[in-house]
Amino acid sequence: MKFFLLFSLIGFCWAQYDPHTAYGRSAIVHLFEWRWVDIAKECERYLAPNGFGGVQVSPPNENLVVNSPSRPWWERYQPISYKICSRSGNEDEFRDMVNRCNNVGVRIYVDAVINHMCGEGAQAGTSSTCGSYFNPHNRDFPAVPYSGWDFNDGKCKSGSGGIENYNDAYQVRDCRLSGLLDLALEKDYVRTTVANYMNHLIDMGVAGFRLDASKHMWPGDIKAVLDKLHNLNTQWFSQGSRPFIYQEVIDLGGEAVTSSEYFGNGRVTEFKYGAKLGTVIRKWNGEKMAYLKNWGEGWGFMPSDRALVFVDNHDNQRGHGAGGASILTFWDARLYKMAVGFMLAHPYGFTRVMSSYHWPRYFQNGQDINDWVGPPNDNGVTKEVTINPDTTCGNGWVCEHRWRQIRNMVAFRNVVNGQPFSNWWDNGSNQVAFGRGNRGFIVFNNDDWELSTTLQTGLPAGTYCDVISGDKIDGNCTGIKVYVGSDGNAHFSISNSAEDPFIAIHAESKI
Ligand code: QV4
Ligand code: CA
Repeated sequence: MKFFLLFSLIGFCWAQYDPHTAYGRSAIVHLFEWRWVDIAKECERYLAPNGFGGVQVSPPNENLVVNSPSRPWWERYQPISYKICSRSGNEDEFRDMVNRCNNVGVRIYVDAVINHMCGEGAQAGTSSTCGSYFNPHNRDFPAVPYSGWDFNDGKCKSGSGGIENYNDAYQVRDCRLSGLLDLALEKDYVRTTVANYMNHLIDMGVAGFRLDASKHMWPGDIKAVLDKLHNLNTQWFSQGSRPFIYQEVIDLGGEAVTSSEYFGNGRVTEFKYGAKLGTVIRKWNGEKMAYLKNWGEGWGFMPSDRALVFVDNHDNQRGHGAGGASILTFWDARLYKMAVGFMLAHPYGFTRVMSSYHWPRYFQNGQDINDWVGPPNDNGVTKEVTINPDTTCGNGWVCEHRWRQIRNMVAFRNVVNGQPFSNWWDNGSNQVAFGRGNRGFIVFNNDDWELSTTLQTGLPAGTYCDVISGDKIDGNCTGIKVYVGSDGNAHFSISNSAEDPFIAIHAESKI
């Protein structure tokens, strides 16, 4: 029995649900559109020292160069070949990044675009990031190679060849998403070609994949690809480790395709999470934070051990994808920090932090007409992520992951890892608090009046440093101090006009 238990534990650790983060690290960050040279430096100078577990990187393979509009971010979701060659850098730079990040215990997860190639309407030629020739009209991608046989043109049964009806699972899987040429993943040749690309990355040392547009691939086809994948590189991972898989399926309910169909392959993005949390923190539709008491499965979300969660992603922070207006982003910084703080304190799901760049957001008739704008660049060449003396980023990079409140909550999550959700308190409105066993405690005031109350923290007696208003530095606290008595109680007061109306303390912020 003991042996069996041990065995199944190990089995879990090796499986596709496990992110293979270094011991004690529990969150990853999406460094959207960053160059590989900058990510390598960020792993060494910031992510490793601050306990980040890994990085989701933008698609590394060769893609269409779109000049009208000028170099939009979304061109990277239109593959031309599987050469490692993009605006983020070349294969040598990618390999160097994977080495250096792994060497400091920070994992790399690749955004794999394997459902399709470029749009049907793209011009034939060599307007691609590595200069490879392609002809979408003949379905010719010689740099892979793919040809007409490798696409779903014959299989799709919609009138236009595009997805017209999301209530028809066949259309969703076999027809073109936004005109993107749909790969025939039922063919062994296509499965093998895609698996070769992914294996190339695995052999370099990546720890797993975000599977883009998974809703548009049959779960069985995905499984057939995954079954061809190598184990992770034993230079950094234990023998027999399987790549971490999280599938992008937007399931807000009411469609033919559901998240649960994909659980057998790996984790799945839980898009209800950010949409609901945004609604609650904005206090829309009569929602209040008190209702978060049973956050997680209690809200109709997928099982925690299948969920990849986030407050916003690269799509819905700019009105693409799903979630709608309730999604909180860096543009609403005060509420956003509370949402990310809540996510990182709460045990549900495996968490991903977003890290963005600025763009000239401009609404016309409720639509951001600049939702296409690509990363900070000089004539199309992505700019370096520079670091200011105050540790924030320059050159137009937002770097939410470097905001003190967010960085310190990543550390909080690591400190409370494995501890139960405990000592919930609420005022029936938008003042709430909860702990994580005897390791951490967090209090929010999202009401329009002051919070002033004594709460059971579950923590050992002592003086703790609030890691939201400050930092524990050399045994001193630059922020608010919280005094926990021998009975575990502490008094909290949080003004509703505080810069950040929440307080978080944990075992390692004790002074
Ligand atoms: C246009 C027309 C189409 C027409 C086509 C003809 O709109 O009606 O059929 O031309 O060629 C871009 C343009 C889009 C254009 C298309 C093809 O925006 O207007 O079609 O290219 O040229 C990103 C962007 C898309 C972008 C795409 C490819 O969001 O706007 O399309 O990249 O460049 C659903 C899916 C979900 C998806 C989400 C956005 O279920 O899987 O929509 N999310 C992922 C990624 C996302 C990416 C894709 C999938 C596609 O997170 O970033 O789309 O890889 O919910
Ligand atoms: Ca498809």
